[in-house]
Amino acid sequence: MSSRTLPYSSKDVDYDNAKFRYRSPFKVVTQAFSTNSIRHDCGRCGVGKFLMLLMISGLTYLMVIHKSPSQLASRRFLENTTTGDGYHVKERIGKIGRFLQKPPRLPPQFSPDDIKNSSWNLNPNKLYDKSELMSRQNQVKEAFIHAWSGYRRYAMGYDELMPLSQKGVDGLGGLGATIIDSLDTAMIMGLNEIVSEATTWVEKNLMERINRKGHVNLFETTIRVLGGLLSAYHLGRGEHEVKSKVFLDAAKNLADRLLSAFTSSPTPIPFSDVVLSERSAHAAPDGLSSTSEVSTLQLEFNYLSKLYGDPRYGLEAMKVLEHFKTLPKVEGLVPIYISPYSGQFSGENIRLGSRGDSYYEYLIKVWIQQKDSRNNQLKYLHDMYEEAMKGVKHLLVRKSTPKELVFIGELPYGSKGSFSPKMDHLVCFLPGTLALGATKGLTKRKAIELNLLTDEELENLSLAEDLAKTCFEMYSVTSTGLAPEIAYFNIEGNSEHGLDGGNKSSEYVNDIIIRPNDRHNLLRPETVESLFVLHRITQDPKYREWGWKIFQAFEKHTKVDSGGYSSLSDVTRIPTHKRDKMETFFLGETLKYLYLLFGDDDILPLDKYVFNTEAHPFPII
Ligand code: DMJ
Repeated sequence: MSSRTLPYSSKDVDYDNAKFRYRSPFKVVTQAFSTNSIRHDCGRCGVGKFLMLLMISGLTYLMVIHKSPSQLASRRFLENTTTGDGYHVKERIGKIGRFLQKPPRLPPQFSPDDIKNSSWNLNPNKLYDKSELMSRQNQVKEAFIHAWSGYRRYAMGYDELMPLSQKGVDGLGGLGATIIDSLDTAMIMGLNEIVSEATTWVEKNLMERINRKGHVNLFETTIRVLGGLLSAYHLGRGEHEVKSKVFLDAAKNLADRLLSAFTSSPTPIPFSDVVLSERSAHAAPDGLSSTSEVSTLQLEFNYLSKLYGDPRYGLEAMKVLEHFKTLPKVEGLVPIYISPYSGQFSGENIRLGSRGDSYYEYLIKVWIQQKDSRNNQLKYLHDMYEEAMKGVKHLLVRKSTPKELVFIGELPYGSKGSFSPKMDHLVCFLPGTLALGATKGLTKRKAIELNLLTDEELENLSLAEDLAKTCFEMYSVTSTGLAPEIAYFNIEGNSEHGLDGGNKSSEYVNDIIIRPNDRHNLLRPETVESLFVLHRITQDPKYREWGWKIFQAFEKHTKVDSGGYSSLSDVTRIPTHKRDKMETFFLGETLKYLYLLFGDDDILPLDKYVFNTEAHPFPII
């Protein structure tokens, strides 16, 4: 089955981006005057009406001599991109002030030549042979088949495959997590046999597992299993209506049990651990929940509420974000632990890596998910996201030496403590999120043509591109071409020598430091996720090239002949030592994003779908 025939292309979701469209005051008034009713009435105007008309004309003139900030920003952005300027738009504010006093320039803001000549106007299809793209997509599909066949042969029904030991392991509570995390990827790739194997397993086993199994982590189970079931239900609908009902039923049963994490907590912050069979929940041994975990449940619970017409799931999950709104923050940034007993943050450690990451991702994605509430009930999420991104730019963004890679560091002791130039690979979700937050899934070209981008969004988009480069260089600086779990960056007054990634020909060999304990690679998706989103939004073919290099490195160094792929112990050494684990997200996320990167833009378009943090797409409501 070709993926184009699946029922999840743009046509089955009605989306109207008129909300973002800027109409100049001039246009508003001229359009108002061109309506039939006014023309008709004016035929019979008296003196009063004539005076009224004069007044409106005067007002119109006053309005058109002002320009919207987004129009100004768009014009300036075009200049920035063509001159290769950075994202520090604010430095040019003096110029803007002068520009504002100049006579008005009426739409269109960009001449066709402007648009044609600007550096972002690259048509990837002109640069690529279609057959080359299809061949790349097929190779990613083959990789997925190889991963699945290892899992199926040695670990079917277990959470994860140990490809070297050729057995399965239940590291996620025993719900067959690889099967469910993989389902929608197999659907997107049009792999019918795998879809049917996985569906049969779900039909026969999942309900019983959910009813009987013990401990699961609320977050992991929500993003991988609940999320996987919901998107499989959505994508499987239409052609397989009856069969896909099994996904929705299982999702509901699971969510009913997961709800105990919310309802048994004394505050809106849920407990992190759930005992499915007992429908009970409790805190982690240290009594704390991770900030990212409790704030990365809402897309899934909201979508289930929508599908079932039962608001309970969404309401419970949204209480968490409403509670976060009331908590004190550091320029929008939050510590990585929170207590479900007090509802307050614990400690001061601020980072966008582990335990912090997807808090920022869901602020904007939950806002994007519910189109009708963006300007009212959910506006606070956009405000929190904007404030947080300003905080990131002010407190966490730095440049390395000597080659000036832009990276995101950490504040382990809060804003008054010292800055740490440490960046987890997990932070590489941020370029994609920043780009999505800026254009709301439209292409950069379209967003600029429609004058939709504010100064802040232009800065964020530019930062996204800089960070994506850094994430890619974290791969290319190592001997294997694969990124370590954690990198440090050389900065003025804080350099470490002799800890490079092993690729001496990399331009950035002195900028990126890889400490011995951080050299493993878990087949993580964040960089290819951002490359996919940035490619969709900027249409710049370099993101496909980078993604292809990363894919080839996975193929070369992590593939296990007998089936499956394995995480690595040290990305700086060849031959590699394999760790004997294939994470579910390699099939659920990494290979899915790579496949989509080489595919057509109208498959799961970003202005109609929002991907949960585990790459499961849900339609924008
Ligand atoms: C995934 O489970 C999700 O992407 C999560 O948000 C972060 N960690 C892994 C992948 O690295």
